[in-house]
Amino acid sequence: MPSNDKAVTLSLAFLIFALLPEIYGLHVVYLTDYCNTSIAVTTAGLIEPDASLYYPSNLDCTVTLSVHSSSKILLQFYRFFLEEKVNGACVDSLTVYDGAEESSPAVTESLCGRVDAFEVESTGSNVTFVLQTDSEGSNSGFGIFYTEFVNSPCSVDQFECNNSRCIDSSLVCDTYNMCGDDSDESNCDTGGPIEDTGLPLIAIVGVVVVAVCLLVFLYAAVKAAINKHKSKKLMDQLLKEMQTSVTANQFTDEDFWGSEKND
Ligand SMILES: [Ca+2]
Ligand SMILES: [Ca+2]
Repeated sequence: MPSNDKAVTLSLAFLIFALLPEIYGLHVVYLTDYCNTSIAVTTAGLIEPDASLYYPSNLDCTVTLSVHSSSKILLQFYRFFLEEKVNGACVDSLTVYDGAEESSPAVTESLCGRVDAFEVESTGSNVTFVLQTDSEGSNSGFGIFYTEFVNSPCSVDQFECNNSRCIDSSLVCDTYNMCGDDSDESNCDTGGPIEDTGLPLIAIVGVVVVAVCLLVFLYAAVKAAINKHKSKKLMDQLLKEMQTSVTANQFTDEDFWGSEKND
C-alpha cells in the first residue's frame, strides 16, 4: 500500500476511534487525562484507561472520581483486558478503592488479564482508581460504566430502579443499563433499530466501525491495484515506443553512413 494511502487509512481509523465517545452519547473519562487528580462527575458515564486503542506503558496513574456528597457510585465493569500475569504477578493492573485515597479499603483486588463483567458500589461519594503499567506490552484496556445513585426513597427528578437504587431520570430509556438490573431500560418503547435488532448499542457501533475500516482498506487496495495496472500499461507503451524509435534510428544510421561513404 502506498505510504499516502496508509496515512489516510490510519488517520481515518484514529478519527473513528476518537469519535466513539460521541457515538456512545456518554461522558467518557480517560484516566490518563486526570492522573494524580480528583475529578467531579454527575449522573453517569464511561471510564476508559486512555483515548488510544492500547493503553500506554510506564503508567502510575491515580484518579479519584467524586459525585455529590450524598450520593454513591455504581461501577459496572463490562469489558476488561489488561496484559496477562507474568510469573503469577500482574505487570499491568487496575485497583479500585472505596474512598478518596489509596489508603481507603480496596473494592477490587489488583485486576489484570481478562476479567468477566461484574459490578461494585461505593459506600460513599468517592472511588479511587490506581492504574499501573510496566515498560512494555499492552492490551485493549477496560470499559467501566459509572452511575451516581442514592438509595430509595427517590426524589421527583429520579427514577427508582427495581433494586431500589435512585438514578437521574435522564438515564431512563437511553439504551444503557445504568441501574445495574436493567430496569431503567425494561419499559421503553422506542421502536428504534436498537430494539428491533436486539443488539446492544456498543455491538452496533463495533459493526459499523469494522465495516468502515474494511471499506477504507478495500478502497486503498483497489486504488493500489489500479495504479499498478496504469504503471504497467505506461511501461509497455514506453518500451514499444523505444523499440519503434530504435528501428527508425537504424534506417537513419544506415542512410547517414551511406551518405558519408558516398562523400
Ligand atoms: Ca505492560
Ligand atoms: Ca438507562
